[in-house]
Amino acid sequence: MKHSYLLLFFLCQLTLFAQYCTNVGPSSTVDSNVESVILSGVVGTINYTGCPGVVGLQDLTQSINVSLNAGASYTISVKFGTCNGNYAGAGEAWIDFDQNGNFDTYESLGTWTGTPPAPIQNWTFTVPPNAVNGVTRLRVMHREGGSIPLNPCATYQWGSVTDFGISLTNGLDCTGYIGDDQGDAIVVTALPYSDTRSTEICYSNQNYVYPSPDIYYYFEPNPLMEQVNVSLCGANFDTFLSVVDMNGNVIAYNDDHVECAPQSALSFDATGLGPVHIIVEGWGSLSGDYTIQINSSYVGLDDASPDAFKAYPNPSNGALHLTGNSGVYQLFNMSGQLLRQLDTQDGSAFNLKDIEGGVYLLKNTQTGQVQKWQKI
Ligand SMILES: [Ca+2]
Ligand SMILES: [Ca+2]
Ligand SMILES: [Ca+2]
Ligand SMILES: [Ca+2]
Repeated sequence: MKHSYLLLFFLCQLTLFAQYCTNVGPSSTVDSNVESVILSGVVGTINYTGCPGVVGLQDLTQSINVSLNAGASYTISVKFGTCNGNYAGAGEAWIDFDQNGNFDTYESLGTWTGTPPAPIQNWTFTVPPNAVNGVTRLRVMHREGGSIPLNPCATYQWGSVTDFGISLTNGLDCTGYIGDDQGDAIVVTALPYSDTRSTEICYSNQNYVYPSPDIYYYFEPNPLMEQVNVSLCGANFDTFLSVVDMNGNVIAYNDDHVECAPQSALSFDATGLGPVHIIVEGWGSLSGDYTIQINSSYVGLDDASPDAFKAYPNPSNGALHLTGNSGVYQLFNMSGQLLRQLDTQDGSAFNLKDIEGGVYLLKNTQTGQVQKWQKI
């Protein structure tokens, strides 16, 4: 789908990691404030007492005192009160069950409106069975003058925001789901490359372009590559594809490719280009299954030129004769790894019987010409 205004965001920077909003909460320490939070888990208990008030976020995530099981129900007890005067307001709490860095609407544990002194709120909630195992966050917010639903990222004058560390167990084990962000990008080892995956579970949004979950690939073009082609055609959702260098500069992007819209495909010139991230995500908040395919054309690949060097027999069982140009030849595999240097100064016949069967690239280092040669 096309929404060109989003490109304004996109063209700025792409390199921000998912982070919790922490520039939140009250500018004043007086008046409305959470007075107590109690949450007993499968292991441990949060037993928090508020007041005196804190400006901004009170971050208690470093000491994790409670562990919750996915699929099980718990009751959190919150007293929305005050450190001074009594004023009307609203309260809410969330747990980031899917660990995407956001307190999503479905992650709200309960809401309150009223004027202190008010009875303790007991909210019973069920941890979703597909909550992600590991350490996540509980946020409890009280906003004087606020109305529900509260914005978990808001700043205001009176109230409180406290974050607690929560350990989730018995849920979705996302170890092995690599590629969620730049730090653990999936390495593209050799071209042509193909990888089938789903953005639906265990992947979260790190990318400015769309709030959809995104998956990162790390790709280092080799010196033989010219144009690199990347395709998500055939995905079962509306995709968006980007190529970004290590400094966050956008090299290429595509929303809907003419041949497979609303899926994406693109090409970029790899000549002189360093490593890049290739980022797969959905349009808007969409997610789904895809196969990414990456291939490349090669510099100087020119079998037909009349002045080209000759490599024969081709295909060959290992014997190789190089004629037509003198000098040093280089033998690369199709991922651009240099395997041999062949110097015709010592004769034009070579024995490559020890190389495994497959297609290779031979490059004359003087002319830059490259030809395919097949070992059988
Ligand atoms: Ca979340
Ligand atoms: Ca991601
Ligand atoms: Ca995204
Ligand atoms: Ca699209």
